[in-house]
Amino acid sequence: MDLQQIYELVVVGDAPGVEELVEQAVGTGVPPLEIISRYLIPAMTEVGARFERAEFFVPEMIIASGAMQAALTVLKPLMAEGQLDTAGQVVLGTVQGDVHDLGKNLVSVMLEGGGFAVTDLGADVGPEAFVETVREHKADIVGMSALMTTTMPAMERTIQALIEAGLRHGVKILVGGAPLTQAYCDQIGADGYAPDAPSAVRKAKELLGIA
Ligand code: B1M
Repeated sequence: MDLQQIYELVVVGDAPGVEELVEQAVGTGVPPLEIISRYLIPAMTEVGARFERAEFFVPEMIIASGAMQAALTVLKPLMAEGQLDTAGQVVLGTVQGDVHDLGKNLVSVMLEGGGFAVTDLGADVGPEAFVETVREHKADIVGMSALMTTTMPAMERTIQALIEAGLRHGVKILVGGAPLTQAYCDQIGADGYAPDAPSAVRKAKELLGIA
């Protein structure tokens, strides 16, 4: 089969087609990680580039996102297979005001694949929701994603809320998302920054001393 078709169909937003091809690919033994890194992420990068060139608009981005999500729905159970959720408890979400959740979903899938128990709060998650869930799940790590320069400050507000709730000392804070940098991570007092989903798993383990 031509795996490049997965890339092509995500770009044009053919969710049923992507789902079928991804099922076929995993059926023939293609590793989920290879599908994600070689076809899905590059496809969304291309969608972003077309948006920037004004060749794509928000509706095209939405249908492409749906196709990417369809692929992740097939891959997620395979990534978590055989894992015992022993690495640690992670509370994960895209920060307040930001609905971009594809990268965060990838991070979630890969953390589970790396043995973490993930409570995924979804997108547009306010500081209070992070705080309540950290308290409830006795989280080891809070993972925050932001895709827009305008929503990055919500990370700092969330850290402040954790400090005010007396929970900051008990959790490590991991941040990521396209506009993030190590310098921003340091500036807001987070513990770790990861530029992509595989490195998020490595960084999470490093933060807990299990690397
Ligand atoms: Co939006 N959008 N979008 N968008 N969108 C961007 C982010 C943008 C850069 C496009 C552009 O203008 N060039 C721009 C932001 C500009 C800025 O910074 N201010 C933008 C804009 C402006 C908007 C709207 C305002 C558009 C509008 O309505 N006029 C609006 C905002 C809505 C809101 O949030 N309030 C909007 C809406 C949308 C859609 C809903 C249509 C859709 C999102 C669908 C969804 O997520 N369910 C969408 C999309 C798809 C994009 C682009 C094209 C692609 C994002 C994506 O999914 N990438 C994006 C342009 C781009 O990035 N080139 C764009 C693929 C994904 C796998 O990568 O998310 O980077 P990424 O995740 C990576 C790493 O960053 C990292 O690992 C992931 C995998 O390796 N990572 C972490 C992410 N989180 C991490 C957390 C970690 C560690 C690593 O630790 C916890």
